[in-house]
This record gives sequence, C-alpha cells and structure tokens, in this order.
Amino acid sequence: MDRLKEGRTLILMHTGADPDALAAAMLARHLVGDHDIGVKDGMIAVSVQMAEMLEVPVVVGPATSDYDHFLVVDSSSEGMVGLELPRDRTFVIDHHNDGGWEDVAGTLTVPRTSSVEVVLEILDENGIEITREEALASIAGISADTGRFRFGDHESFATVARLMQRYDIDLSEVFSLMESEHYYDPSRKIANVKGAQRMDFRRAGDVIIAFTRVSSFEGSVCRSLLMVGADIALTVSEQKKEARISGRAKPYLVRQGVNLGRAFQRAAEGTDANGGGHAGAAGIKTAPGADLDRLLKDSLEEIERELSDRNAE
Ligand SMILES: [Mn+2]
Repeated sequence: MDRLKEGRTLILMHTGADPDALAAAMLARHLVGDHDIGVKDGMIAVSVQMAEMLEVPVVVGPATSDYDHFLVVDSSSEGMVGLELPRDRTFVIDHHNDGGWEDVAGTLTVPRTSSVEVVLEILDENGIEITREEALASIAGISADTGRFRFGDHESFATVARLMQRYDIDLSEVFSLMESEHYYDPSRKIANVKGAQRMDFRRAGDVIIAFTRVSSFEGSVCRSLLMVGADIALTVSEQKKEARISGRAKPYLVRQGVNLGRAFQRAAEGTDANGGGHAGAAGIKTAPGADLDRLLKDSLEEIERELSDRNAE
C-alpha cells in the first residue's frame, strides 16, 4: 500500500458512486496522500450534493493513463468501476465479499456494513485522525449503506456513536447533508408517482413483489413502493448509457435470509449483465438495448427461489 504514495494515484469509486463510496474515498486520502478522487460516469445525486457541500473535488471520467496507481474503494468488481485497470497497479478496499478482484496487486476486503468502516479501522490502527467533514461523510456513508441504519449491526452503531461523540455531530446534520435539496426535487417526486402508476406485482405466498419502470430515481421509487405495501420492490430503468434493474427488500425478509444481491448475481450469470449488491438493496446493470423483460423475469425467478429457501418463522 505504501507504493500508492509514490507517483500519481487515483482513488476510484464505482459508477453512480453512493455516499459510502464517496466517504471511503475521502478517508482513503489519509492512506495514500491527497490524490484525485475519481469516478467514471458520475455519482448519484445525494453524493454530488455531499461533495459540493463538503467541497470535495471529484474527477468525472478520469483518463487512466494519467495515473501510476489505482486505489479502488467500495467496488466488488471491475464491472462496477467501468474502467479497465492495470491489475498489477491496482489496489482495492471493499466490504463486499464477491471475490471479483483476484489478480490485482492488493485487496483488503473486510465484511462490514460499509466501506467507510473498513477504512476507518485501518486509520484507527495507524492512529490517524480524520476531519469533522470526513466524520460527517462517514456517518452519511454508513447510513446510506445500512438503509438509514435499518440494516446496521452493533459495530456500525458503535462506530457512528463514537464519531458523533468525538466530533460533536448530531444525526440531523448528517441527514441535512443528504437530503436538503434533492429531497424536494420535482423530478424525484414525479418519478415516485410514475413508478406507482406503472406498478405491477406478483405474489409469492404472503410476499408481494412489486415492479415498475422509471427513467431515474430508482432507489427512491423502490422505497415508495415498499411504503405502499410491497415487501420487495424492483424498478427497471433504461438510460442512454446503461440499463438496470434495482431492487429493495424489507428488513424482515433480509433477517429470514433473503439476499437480493445473490438473486441478481444469479440472474446475471451467463449474460453480459452485472448483478450483485447487498441483501436488502441490490441491482443488475447491463448495456442499453438488452432484453430487460427477460432479465426482469429471471430476476423475479431468482428472488422467488430466495423466498422459498428462506427461514420463515
Ligand atoms: Mn458500500
């Protein structure tokens, strides 16, 4: 890892970087020096807002030829990053356990609820202090990756509590960092309403799986469908550069062993699509023009398999 301090290093996040990716990248600067933070296609709206408010510059669409080394954070495979990286000069810090980086120069993959926690542990071991802005971003990252703390374990809460105490932070400050403007964004509201309007659903016993089509704000649309009454919500969206299906499951299903990340990964097997993610929040990405109906059908089948395999009480 010390190699990363020499020459130019790019701290690289996955496309559509979420607050966990952004915060982990910010923290990683303490490990490798104040190098560029980059992302191929841009970040999701909440991360863009966080980066603006915390004044963190992010290079969108970096040229890999400009850098000597790459430190990838919060990404379980090259597919998530979207750039072809020289394996012998690439290092990875992550919390997903998908084994997608076998031949790189170094990986540090620790099963935690967020990448932030993995980087914080390294910093703690080395006695490195972070700034208050980084602490705010870290809590936002943990919050985002735990579905607003719904899936947080005792370790993530301990970390959050420690940061809140050490840096005198209250959660309302963290949430205002994440939702002050885009929360009221008219296009988000329209996406949520259209998502409900176009919704269809199927039943698997008592479990309602809702699915719909939108062009953006998939995570937000999924959450609204869960609030409407679905137990699992899927959104299909097709954009110029990418088509994808996003999914969210209610926490009780995750506790029973349902894993959407695994379901999407299986649905993507043998196709050009890339599937995976967390148990309660996951997705599948593919090229525009791909057979999304087929992919949705396969995803639904894999989700139903997860449901029949679970430990329902
Ligand atoms: Mn993450």
